[in-house]
Amino acid sequence: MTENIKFSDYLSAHMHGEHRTALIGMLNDITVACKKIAIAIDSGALEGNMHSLNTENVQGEVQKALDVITHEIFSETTLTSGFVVGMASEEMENIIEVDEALAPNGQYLLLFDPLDGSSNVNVNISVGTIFSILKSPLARPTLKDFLQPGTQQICAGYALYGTSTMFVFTTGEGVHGFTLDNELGEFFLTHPHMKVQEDTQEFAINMSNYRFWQAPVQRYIDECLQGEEGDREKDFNMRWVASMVAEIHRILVRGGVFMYPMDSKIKKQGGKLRLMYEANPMSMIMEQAGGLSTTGSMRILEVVPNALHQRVPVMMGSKHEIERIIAYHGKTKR
Ligand code: P6P
Repeated sequence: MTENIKFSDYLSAHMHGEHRTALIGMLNDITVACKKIAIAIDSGALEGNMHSLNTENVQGEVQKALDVITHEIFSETTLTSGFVVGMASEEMENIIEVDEALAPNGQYLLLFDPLDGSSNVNVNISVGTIFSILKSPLARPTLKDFLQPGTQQICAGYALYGTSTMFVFTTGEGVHGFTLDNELGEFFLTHPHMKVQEDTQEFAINMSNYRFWQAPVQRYIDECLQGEEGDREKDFNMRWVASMVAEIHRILVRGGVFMYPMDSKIKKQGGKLRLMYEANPMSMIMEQAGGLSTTGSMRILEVVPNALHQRVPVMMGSKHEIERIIAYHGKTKR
């Protein structure tokens, strides 16, 4: 059991190197934003924010009131550190340029999905916030400065608004989880050095897409479903929360694989999940915890982005299962 290390004290003790001051400033702001979002969600229907708007985001998805509310909370709260020179949000088509006067301390890019899984909010299922931090080459970045591969991330993490509110992040030195004490309004270290089990008997995928999957994915899932009588000679369990943050957190805690693979009905879009602020940050977390993360044909963190809201196939989790999935795809390009 950790001796109740508060988040800000953890940062002071563990952040070092060229990004130390910036990470302390930005991560403190990010956790404040997540606490505000937790409060906004916690009031649920009481605040009358459960409805959909008559607007669509850049993804062509109908926006929920909370999508917009949480976007505003996250973007406004994370500006105050003075390190962010540009932002990108799932809810905004274009990058958000930050006035240089607001970023006197350094130049970082903050990319985020303010409320991942938002369609779950009005049915009271866990949702989350996902973020990624990149170094900006310029004090006044343009779109191309955001299009960096995931290996360039200096920090990635998420907040999970579940039975408890948790904050999990990595700066490339392991994955560490914190739980919110609602009475004190502080995050405390509860899950230091999170590690993904290399083997698992649990997979997470939306089975309704089976007929659209490519053969290697159908083969992998078929073998899981054949259980002890099949080639795997063990039974598997399935989960699907339709909230990536909840799935990834479960996998960090007890192992598993999360799959949103390519399928024929989303081939034109390139996949379902967004590279820059969903797949990349979660892939950094997963690899830092000893797992793997692939599109099926390559390591997600090495995908060179060509668009801000680019989508990719995503399969990540327990090392030995992802290695099997990569082998089934017949391409082991890393
Ligand atoms: P489906 C939520 O909208 C999300 O982006 C991920 O959090 C989640 O894993 C996935 O989409 C769910 O997709 O097709 O099952 O609704």
